Amino acid sequence: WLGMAGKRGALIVLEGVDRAGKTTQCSKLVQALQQSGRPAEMMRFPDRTTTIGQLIGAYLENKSDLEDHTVHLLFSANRWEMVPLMKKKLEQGITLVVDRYAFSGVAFTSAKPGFRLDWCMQPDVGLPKPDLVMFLQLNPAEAALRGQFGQERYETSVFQRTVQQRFEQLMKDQTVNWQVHSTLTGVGESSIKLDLHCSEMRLE
Ligand code: FDM
Ligand code: MG
Repeated sequence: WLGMAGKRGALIVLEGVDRAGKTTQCSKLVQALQQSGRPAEMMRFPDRTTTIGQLIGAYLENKSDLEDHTVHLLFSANRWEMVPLMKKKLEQGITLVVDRYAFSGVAFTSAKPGFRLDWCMQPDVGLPKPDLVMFLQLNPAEAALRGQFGQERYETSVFQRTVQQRFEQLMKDQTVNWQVHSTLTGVGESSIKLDLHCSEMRLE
């Protein structure tokens, strides 16, 4: 754990296309952190348990339709409503391992026709900035082994390919501490480098 100064917890985000294994890697990372004596908790976005999250859940399950800008803003609001809790936990020294964050927000909405990257980024400006964003790269052979997509909205190969391209654009941002990992090897604890200086998401 290089560069881990002070006692505030780290904000670690896992991103990637669907079926990349983010949820599994998040749990493994939380376990590894806890075993090394560092308090750690997992979070996920969207958090479908809140009032806003329930609207998002119904949309993703195709039980309701929402206008594209509207649902984008709801995804962002679903992050903002968790910010007080996130800050409290980070200040208490708890490291947060988060399954998806604003990068998914931008990658998925901007994969829809008529959405510009900068419009998509705007609502998340000011969110706590991750110390590290791990991108889980799903290789095509592995994707084939993982079988068909489920029934949720966005779970089609065509859409996911565009999402992957948007993520690749986002990974060019040098102000974000990106690390790419293969789904085959997973997230290695040893390679984590943290920079705890920046605190808010910016628009570049
Ligand atoms: N998703 C997720 C978005 O479209 N915007 C967002 O801001 C976030 C956080 O929601 F298809 C999409 C990505 C995915 C879907 O995610 C549900 P999970 O991880 O499968 O619950
Ligand atoms: Mg899913």
